[in-house]
This record gives sequence, C-alpha cells and structure tokens, in this order.
Amino acid sequence: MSDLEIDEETKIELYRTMVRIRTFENRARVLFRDGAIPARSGFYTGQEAVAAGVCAHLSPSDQIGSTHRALGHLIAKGCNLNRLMAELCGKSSGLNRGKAGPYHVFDPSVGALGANGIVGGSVPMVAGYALAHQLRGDGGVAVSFFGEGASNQGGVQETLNLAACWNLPLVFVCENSSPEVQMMLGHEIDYPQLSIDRVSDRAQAYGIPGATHDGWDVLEVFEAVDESVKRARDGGGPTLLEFNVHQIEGNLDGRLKAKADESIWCPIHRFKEIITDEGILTAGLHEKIREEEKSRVEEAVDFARRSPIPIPLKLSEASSWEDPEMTRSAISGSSHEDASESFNGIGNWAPERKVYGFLDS
Ligand SMILES: Cc1ncc(C[n+]2csc(CCOP(=O)(O)OP(=O)(O)O)c2C)c(N)n1
Repeated sequence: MSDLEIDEETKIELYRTMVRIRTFENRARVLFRDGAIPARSGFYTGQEAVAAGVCAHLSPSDQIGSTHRALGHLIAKGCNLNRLMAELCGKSSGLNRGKAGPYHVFDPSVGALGANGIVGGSVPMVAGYALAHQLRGDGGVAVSFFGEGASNQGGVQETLNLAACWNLPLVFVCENSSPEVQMMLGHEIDYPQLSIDRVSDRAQAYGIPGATHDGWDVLEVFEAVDESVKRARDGGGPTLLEFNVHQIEGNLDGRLKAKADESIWCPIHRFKEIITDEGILTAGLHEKIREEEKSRVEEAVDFARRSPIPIPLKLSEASSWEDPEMTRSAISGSSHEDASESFNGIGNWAPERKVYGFLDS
C-alpha cells in the first residue's frame, strides 16, 4: 500500500457519499414495499465503501460499468438523484424516461454506463470505453464493477485477457460477497462457487497486478484504487482489485432485520467511529450530513411522485427499436392499456420490508 495522505475534506466526502447511498436505498425499499417502484432491484447495502472509495477517484469523463446492485455505483458517480428516483418509479422524467428501471438505468452524462441485469454483462462493454480512452489518449479510465459470481463468466475472463494484452486503462473491481467470505465473517456457507480463495489470484494468469482488500474499510478502498487508477491513467494498464464485502441486505427477500454484530462490517458504522475518534466528525456535523442527505432524497421522491408516467405510444416513438407494434407488445405483453398499467406504479408483488442500517446507532 502507498503512504497516501487522505485529508479531512476527502474523508467527510467519502462519509457523505456512503450516507447518501444508504439513505437513498432505504427510501427506495419503502417505495418498493408500497408498490411505487414497480420493478425488482438488487440492493447495495453494506457495500457502500467500495462505490464511494472507487468513484472518488473518477471524473464524469471516466466511465463505470455496473451490476444488478447498481444504485450505489450510480449515486457515487454523481447521478442526479431526482431523475434516478424517477427512473426507478418508471416515470417519464427518469434518467431513461422510465424505460430502464432499476436493472438497466444508466446516465452517460456522468459516465455511469448503468446497471446490468445480466451477470457479468457490463464487463466487456466497459473495456470498449477503456479502449476509446486509449485511442484518444485523453488520460481517461474505465472501471468495471462485478461480483465474484460474475467473475466466473467467460466474458469477464476474456475481458481480463484482452485488457491485459492491449494494456487498457481499465480497473476491474470485484465485490466479493461469496459464501467463502461470509464464512470468514462467521456465517455458514451453503455452496462453493470459486475454486480459489481470492478472485484477485486470477490476475496472475493474465500478467496484471491484483490484490484483495477489506471492502468495508473505505480508506483501504480509496488507497488501493488510487494506485490502480493512477497506473491506468499513466499507461500502466489494467489491475484486478477484489474487495471483500458483507451484504447487509442484498436480496429482495432478504432478512428483515440486520443482526447486531453486522455493524462490524457496516462500512458506514465503522467509518463513523474512526472519523469521530479523529475529531473530524462531530455529532453536529453527522446530524447535518444526515439531514441534508435525507432532504435530498425526499426531494427526489417528491420529484418522482409529481412526474407523469410515460405515454405508451410515446414509448415506441421515442425508442430506437424499429417496430413500434413489437415494442408495445414486448413492453405490455398485450394492449396499450396494459402497458400503461405496468408503468403506473401499482405493483403488488413487493414483500413487506423494513428499513435499517446503523446510521443512527
Ligand atoms: C447471465 C446471468 N446468469 C444468471 C443470472 C441470475 N442471477 C442474478 S444475480 C445472480 C448472482 C450473481 O452473483 P455475483 O456476481 O457474485 O453478485 P452478487 O449478487 O453476489 O452481488 C445470478 C446468478 C443473471 N441475472 N444473469
């Protein structure tokens, strides 16, 4: 590790970003429960340190490619919260006019290539952006987020190989929440999915640097990514970084209540203690950040609520798909009225959910 000095302002920004992600997701959970978000989504709760620590090194002209747990990545990359929330709610003011939803939302204006419902699907695409930076010689980098499950996909391994062969300015970020990591954290494992202990060991096979870090320590993430991004910008090629993470509530039908001992791996809880001890975060500043982020998220909810749903006919007109009739039936499964119904926010599948997250503890 480098001897990187991280100043107070950066630490507070990292903290704020994590709080923003947690606040947004907790609010989104309530909207899912109430049926206002008529779609499925993975959650990023417990992994915030990775998105915050990575994206702090990137500018809007750098790209990230994401997973089915994209909200944290998108928020850390600077997506407009109003339009992000509107997108989740299927509203026409959403980032993608309400057509992408939680699994495919994207915002190229901030370099967020978006969520991806296909496990490992975004990884090869991100390499294309890295190649574009290399060809332009503009010093830009691309970052590819993926899970340890995705790391076994052929496309991910091919991209690692190609990125290494072409020396692309690409940082691979594997967020490992595997059963093996969960076992290390004291939980039981149910099935093996990796033949190795560390995904980063695979870097060796491609002749690129690789390392594994605690993904619940935002400073460790920040420091590790600093080196890799600098190397990529300076023409030093790709890196495979692995961050072990504990998903506090990753799944749709996940546990309703976080276990008390999970606060150990809650990146926000941990970092709050550290910067409080350092005298950087006072109770007043913590409260201010919480209130500001809560009101930003509430503003996003209001914006989404006030926004209209897309008009079904416009869905096909505004689309680049060629056959409007096919588009309509693909979206609705049947008639225009059904399509309108499917976007009106009255889903009834959402299970009862509770909101939690150590922010107030
Ligand atoms: C190509 C493909 N296969 C299977 C699925 C179903 N699926 C959704 S999430 C998931 C697990 C992915 O694991 P990982 O990449 O480790 O991410 P995590 O959920 O742990 O964050 C699977 C198999 C999918 N969406 N896409």
